[in-house]
Amino acid sequence: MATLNLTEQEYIDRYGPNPAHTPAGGWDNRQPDKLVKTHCCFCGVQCGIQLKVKENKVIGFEPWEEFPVNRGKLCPKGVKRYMQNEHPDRLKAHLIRSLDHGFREASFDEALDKTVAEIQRIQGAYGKDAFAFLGGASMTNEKAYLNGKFARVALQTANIDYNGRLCMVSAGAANKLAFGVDRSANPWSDIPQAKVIILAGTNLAECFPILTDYVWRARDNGAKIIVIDPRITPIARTADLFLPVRPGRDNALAHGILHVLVQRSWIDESFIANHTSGWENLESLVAEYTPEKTEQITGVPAQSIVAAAELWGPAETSMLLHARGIEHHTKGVENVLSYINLVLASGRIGKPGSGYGTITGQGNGQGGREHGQRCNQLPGGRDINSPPHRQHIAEFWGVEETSIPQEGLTACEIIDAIEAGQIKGLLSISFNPLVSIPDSERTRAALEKLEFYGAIDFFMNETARHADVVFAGSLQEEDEGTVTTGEGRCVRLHNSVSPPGDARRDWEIICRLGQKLGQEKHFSYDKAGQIFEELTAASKGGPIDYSGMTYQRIEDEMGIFWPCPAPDHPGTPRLFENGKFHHPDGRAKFHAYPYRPPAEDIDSEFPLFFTSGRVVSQYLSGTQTRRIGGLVDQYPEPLCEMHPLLAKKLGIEDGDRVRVVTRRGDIELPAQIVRSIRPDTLFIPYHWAGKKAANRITNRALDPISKIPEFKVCACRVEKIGPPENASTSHGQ
Ligand SMILES: Nc1nc2c(c(=O)[nH]1)N[C@H]1C(S)=C(S)[C@@H](COP(=O)(O)OP(=O)(O)OC[C@H]3O[C@@H](n4cnc5c(=O)[nH]c(N)nc54)[C@H](O)[C@@H]3O)O[C@H]1N2
Ligand SMILES: Nc1nc2c(c(=O)[nH]1)N[C@H]1C(S)=C(S)[C@@H](COP(=O)(O)OP(=O)(O)OC[C@H]3O[C@@H](n4cnc5c(=O)[nH]c(N)nc54)[C@H](O)[C@@H]3O)O[C@H]1N2
Ligand code: SF4
Ligand SMILES: [Mo]
Repeated sequence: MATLNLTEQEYIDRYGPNPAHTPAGGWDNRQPDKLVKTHCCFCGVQCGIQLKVKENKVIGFEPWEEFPVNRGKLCPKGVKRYMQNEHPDRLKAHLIRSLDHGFREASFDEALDKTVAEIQRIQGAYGKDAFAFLGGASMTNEKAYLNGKFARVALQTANIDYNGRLCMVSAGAANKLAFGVDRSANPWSDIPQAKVIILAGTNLAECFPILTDYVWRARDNGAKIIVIDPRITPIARTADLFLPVRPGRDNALAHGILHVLVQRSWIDESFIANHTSGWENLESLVAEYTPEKTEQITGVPAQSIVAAAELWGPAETSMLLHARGIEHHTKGVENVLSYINLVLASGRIGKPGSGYGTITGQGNGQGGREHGQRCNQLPGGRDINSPPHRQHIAEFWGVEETSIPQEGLTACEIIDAIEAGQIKGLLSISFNPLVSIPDSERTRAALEKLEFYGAIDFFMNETARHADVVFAGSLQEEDEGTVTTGEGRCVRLHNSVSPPGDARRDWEIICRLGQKLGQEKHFSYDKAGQIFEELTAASKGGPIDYSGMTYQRIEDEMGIFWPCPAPDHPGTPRLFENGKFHHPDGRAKFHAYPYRPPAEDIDSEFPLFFTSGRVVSQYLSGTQTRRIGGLVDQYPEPLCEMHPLLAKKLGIEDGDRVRVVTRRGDIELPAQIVRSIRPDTLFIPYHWAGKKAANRITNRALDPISKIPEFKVCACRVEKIGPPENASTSHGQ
């Protein structure tokens, strides 16, 4: 097996001759015209990679060993990413759909004109807010900024939001509530220096394989690793302590651990007195969460709760990291705040090897939530509800403050409002809501009610099939720009190739729409770099300040961490080093939320927990990775993980077809019997569409603060349908 796309000679030079390593498809002996240093298009680690380019095609890659975050290493998705460039499904022309004839190719101008005419018709008939915009966090900072400006200045709709609403918003809201700023507190380089690491609700080894290496380096340095998950994921198998939490119980578990820390005096009283507020309320709340009571709520044995406190309490340095397992809940914000309480109570933050991070999911999950494509946000992380923030951005854009819409609906609420007939038109970019939003049959019904839907993508995703106009947009390697990684480091993407056929760079599509909507002066850019200059200037003085950054600096310094408020400012890898938090009083805030159950808990009719998430070889709604053969081979179709004890009770054997039923619907798929999951819980990865979509059965109940849906827990039952359909294709494992 060869993992790199090297010529045979390059391979031999590097590793020596080895006939066993001849790749199945033969050696790629094409010599590239150039190597382009850029970043992976997938997760928020944003590993450095060099793309091999020949005749305007990406033909392979080389490691980029100098980039400090991954030092040349890549995960299974990173090494295959280049294969989407020449994929036969790549959209090369814009499409218009008619009811009689389906999709036909259209010129760029015709697609633009049709879209603009529909925007004007719908807004004329039903008001500005009847046309909504959905953006995404796989796109660059430049595009995130442009999307926000387009919605506020050209569409003048309140209803713009983005797919990070399904991803990062619980962490973002909690970070702001606790610290006054929405960013992971530490650079990843602090992880190997930590002596204890809590990983809560993250399948780190499958979802952020390159960060796993940081945790292993910590372990090599003597660190103890605690993993909290209903499943013994690959990283949990190597942990020192595993807490098998029942889905939807994390804030109780955090309270239980804090209870023991208080009892054993493992809290930093002077840090609490000098740098925090709200301790008294929390202290009296956690007094109730004895290990025994916490065991009853969470299913985690009392002695494991005590053991977690015994590791965390006296540690010299520590990091707490979490991802969607604790955030995808109707109390996602409360869960995050409750784990942050542990960090603050120990006073271990803002120091080398000590701190906190939420592991950002999408490629630009961090930057995508900073520059104004959220319903409640203006550039620079400003608040659309704050009169001085609105005034500042209105002046910067040269528009009337009153013309900037107020806060609009969030992503799932936009789909609800379409279903309710309040929103009649939609433009989406880099978002596949039919696959990724819970209760997909309702999403499908909503899409059918739209009077106009325009989608911008490089593949025909499942949602775009319902569109009236599909614009052929750009792949990450077909444009330049910046993304901000999960540690807050803004890095530079280089343009490798130009879009094929009539496909256009995403920002050009948005700008042309803006121009045709009569806003030429606001949407006339020649290149992405001009948008970057505007966004950094717009951010100046705001909570998220990029104003000291330039493309050149970012490149020279291998990324810059914000805040970076001046050209001579070095950037800020580690926040809160001076013990000052970003609230007006300079203090971090404890939050005391008692445990409350999930929106839908188990009962006699639906006696099992259902939870969903990811596998290593597939990515998000699968539009990209389901098209890459080598990744599909690794995990070709969704499987339902269940414990052997449960399977035995129900007479289910490995590979049998089962039906999982919830109050929303059902899904039929093969069972995968694994000892690594709680016996009361089922898990299905969500990367497939249609009848294989996990979101057919998930619950669209939202967190009241972050409006994230409860992907990670609802109630279900499972029944056997029959033996494997076809023994040879039953599994693929
Ligand atoms: N291979 C791969 N990597 C990815 C992605 C991908 O699609 N594929 N997507 C990227 C993106 S956008 C994201 S957001 C991240 C997601 O990264 P992660 O959040 O790490 O991944 P998930 O699989 O969504 O969920 C993590 C874990 O939460 C657990 N869990 C479920 N319910 C609970 C609960 O109530 N409490 C706790 N403590 N844990 C629970 C699940 O068992 C699962 O192991 O991954 C990024 N990286
Ligand atoms: N059941 C369940 N559902 C979930 C989750 C879960 O754990 N369980 N996780 C949720 C999470 S964390 C996330 S982040 C969402 C993700 O959900 P989505 O954002 O809907 O998923 P993507 O696959 O990123 O879909 C984005 C589309 O954008 C396109 N795209 C990617 N990059 C670009 C670009 O640069 N330009 C353009 N024009 N298009 C681009 C892709 O081809 C794809 O069609 O799913 C959520 N849904
Ligand atoms: S860890 Fe993330 S950024 Fe790195 S190669 Fe894998 S998917 Fe790409
Ligand atoms: Mo995500």
